[in-house]
Amino acid sequence: LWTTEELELDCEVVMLPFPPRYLAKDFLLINPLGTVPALVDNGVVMTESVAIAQYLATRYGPTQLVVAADEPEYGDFLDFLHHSEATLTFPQTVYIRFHLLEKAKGLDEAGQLYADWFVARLARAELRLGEREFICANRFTIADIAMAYPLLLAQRIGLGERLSPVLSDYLGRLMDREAFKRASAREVAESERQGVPLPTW
Ligand SMILES: N[C@@H](CCC(=O)N[C@@H](CS)C(=O)NCC(=O)O)C(=O)O
Repeated sequence: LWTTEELELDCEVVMLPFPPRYLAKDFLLINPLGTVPALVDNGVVMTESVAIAQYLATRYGPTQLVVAADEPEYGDFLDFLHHSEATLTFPQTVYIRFHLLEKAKGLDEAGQLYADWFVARLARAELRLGEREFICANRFTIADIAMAYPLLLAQRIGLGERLSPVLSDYLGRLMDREAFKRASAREVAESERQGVPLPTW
């Protein structure tokens, strides 16, 4: 949604009760995993958030939101696009499950260990953002959108205090963007209009 706002693209937003797997079974016909987000665009169905951002920016570009293959930091761009979901969000989802959702199952300690794992994996971004405004290419790109997500999620699930000042300031700079504010406002407005509450975490 943030990427669509950066690109000023129109899209329809359908909010789903969480988790859709149980509460919106029709959605399984679009995404058999039941996970959100999902993008449907002219018969194309995508279920990976970072790939969706890359698809929108490349298909509906050209835009400076992507780094081209002939730019010096193309490799960094791809690396951080994937780093966000594959390395940072992954341990957080285990923490959410064991610590926040299924505490009663006695796996809380494992959940806490995955929180530590997440914090340890922030080292690479920390080092890089100590001396840069954006994660790569000296400009705002969808790699920053991708990297903002695990940091924002950390704040929402009670791990915000474990983010260093470098990373909190970076997230603050990104959240200050008008497109981010528009996307957040749209999420809230659509949730109210469609009568679908946002998850509390
Ligand atoms: N790698 C996927 C993860 C998608 C995902 O797991 N989404 C979570 C919410 S952030 C979900 O829909 N969970 C519901 C479920 O597991 O039933 C992405 O980046 O979009």
